Amino acid sequence: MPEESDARSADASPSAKNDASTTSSSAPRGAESASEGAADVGSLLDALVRQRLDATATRLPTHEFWETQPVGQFGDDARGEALKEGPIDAPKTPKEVPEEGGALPPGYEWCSCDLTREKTQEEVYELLTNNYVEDDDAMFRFHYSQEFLKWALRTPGYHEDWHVGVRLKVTQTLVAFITGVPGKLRVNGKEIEVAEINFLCIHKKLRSKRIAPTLIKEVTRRVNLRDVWQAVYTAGVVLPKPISRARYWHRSLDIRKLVEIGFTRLGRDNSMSRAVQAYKLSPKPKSEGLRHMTKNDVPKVTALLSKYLSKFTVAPILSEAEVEHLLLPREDVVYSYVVEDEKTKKITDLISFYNLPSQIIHGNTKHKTLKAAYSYYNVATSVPLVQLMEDALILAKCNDFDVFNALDLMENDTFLRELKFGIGDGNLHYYLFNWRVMQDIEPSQVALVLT
Ligand code: MYA
Repeated sequence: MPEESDARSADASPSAKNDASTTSSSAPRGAESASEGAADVGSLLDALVRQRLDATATRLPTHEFWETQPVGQFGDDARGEALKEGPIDAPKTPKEVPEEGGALPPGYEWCSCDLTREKTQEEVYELLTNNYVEDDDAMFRFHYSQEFLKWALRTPGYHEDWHVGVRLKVTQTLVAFITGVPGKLRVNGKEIEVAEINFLCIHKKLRSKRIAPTLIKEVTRRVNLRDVWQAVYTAGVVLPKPISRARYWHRSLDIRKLVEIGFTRLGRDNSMSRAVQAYKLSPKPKSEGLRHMTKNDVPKVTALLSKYLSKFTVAPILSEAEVEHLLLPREDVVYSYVVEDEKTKKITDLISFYNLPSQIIHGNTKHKTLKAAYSYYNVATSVPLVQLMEDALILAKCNDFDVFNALDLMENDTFLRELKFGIGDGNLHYYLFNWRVMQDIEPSQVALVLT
């Protein structure tokens, strides 16, 4: 854990989607940089973590399952084969895909989770609330709300059969889960239909029994049956083989609470009153014409965002229906604001963030929840990005968030230090399934945020 600056911020968030049970990389615990030269510390830490991960990669850990899958492998470069960017497997058709799911341990069966049913929503919510991503010290666990899950999983054109569950036959208890939703990605100039895979979760009592590979093969089968052959996913763990590696940064909004719950620690030379002062924000946003996004804005926001996303090596291609679904404000789920030019009525800027709290599962504190806002898609054209993001912090604070998290994706690196974000110490790795890229992609060239 980094000791240098005036605090640490335990990235409770299991924010780096750290797989607590499997591997090395820590959940984002990071230096709270605030006022004390976080930038230098940040780059130093980055270099150290990268070095450590590179060392791990060269040791070529064995991955019994992942080595059999159509994904980039560590050591691909060294083999000197003539590898090409694009699909890894030879083309197939849905007719070649097995009609039945693979074998589960006796007593368990496959299901599709119908997330229009309240009972199923509750079952998924319960499974994730008690078993999903935690930080390495098991202090915090992601706490997705039911409204959030409906938002993230019932996207335009979603398929119920891509919401895969495993149930205990006798009681019908849901014990494992993995999801895909359809999407379109542009990678190095090529457009690919993908499944965005998320929410892989196995009940704590069923861990380390090789059920995860079975779940992954089952979601692959169901995705392939619909003639989709590529997928994108993120994870805290290092698997064969990331296309990019991003870091979480954290901006304290309620430093007092963050210290009380052990998310952040004040440095030896800092006092609470100084820290409170350092993180103070204006009570109101500065950008003129800033207001909530409405349904009427959808076409203009789609155009603004699509133009912005076209600059990056990896980015989603979003239809108006998707922008409406993903960005139109939803209470306690997603917050979106636009700047409208009063004269031209053009939408010039976009701010968005989503609400993903973590449960405080350990620690002596009266608090039960860490309320975290996660930066989503932001576009600045009429004001500098740093000003727009300062407004994002102010809006998050007004909405009672304790911390604002952002990955170093897109142009985020240009405002993180100036706005007093502290670096987390976990990585979020980006992966493509059945699609090879020839070179690692810098996080600043990645414009995809998976919730
Ligand atoms: S990331 C969030 C992952 N979830 C959590 O961290 C929640 C808490 N943890 C758990 O529920 C379990 O520990 C999980 C593993 C389920 C993670 N991604 O069954 P096992 C490999 C991929 O004995 P368990 C998210 O949701 C591991 O390296 N693989 O392990 C994105 C080993 O393989 P290998 C993972 O601990 C998910 C094998 O599983 C992950 O009981 C993207 C061990 O299996 C991980 N996060 O369960 C999924 N963690 O021996 C891939 C461990 O080879 C999608 N493993 O190293 C691929 C695309 C599919 C669609 C394709 C369509 C074309």
